[in-house]
Amino acid sequence: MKLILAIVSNDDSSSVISVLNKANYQVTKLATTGGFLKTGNTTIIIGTDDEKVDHAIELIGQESKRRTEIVPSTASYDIGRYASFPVEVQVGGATIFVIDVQQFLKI
Ligand code: 2BA
Repeated sequence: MKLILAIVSNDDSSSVISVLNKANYQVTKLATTGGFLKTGNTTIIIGTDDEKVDHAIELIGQESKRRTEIVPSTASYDIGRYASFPVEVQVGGATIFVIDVQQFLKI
C-alpha cells in the first residue's frame, strides 16, 4: 500500500477530489500553506493499493494542469497615481510524493 501526498492549488482542489472520489479513491483534504509564497494551497492525502497509484496520479494531473492566466496588476508611478495592467502568471500543477505505508489500520 502507498500514501500519496498531492499538493495542488486551492482552485483545482475540488475538481481533483471529485474525480478521485468518482474513481473510488478515499481522500483527505488538508488546508496547507506554501513555505515560499506563503499562500494557501491544498494537500490531498490518498491511501491506496500499489497498482492504483499511477491511475490516481493521472487523475490528479488531468485536473491540475499547469496553465497561464492573465490577472490584473497595478503599478504606482508617483504619489497617488496608479496604472492597471494585465500580467501573465503560471497557476495549477501538482507536487506529488508517493510513500510506502508500513501499516494501515482502521480500529
Ligand atoms: P511548485 O514547485 O509547483 O510548488 C508548489 C507548492 O508545493 C509549494 O508552495 C509547496 O507548498 C509545495 N512543495 C513543492 N515542492 C516541495 C517539496 N520538495 N517539499 C515540500 N513541499 C513542496 P510554495 O512553497 O509556496 O512555492 C510556490 C512556487 O514557488 C513553487 O511552485 C516554485 O515554483 C517556487 N519556489 C518555491 N521555492 C522556491 C525557492 N526556494 N526559490 C525559487 N522559487 C521557489
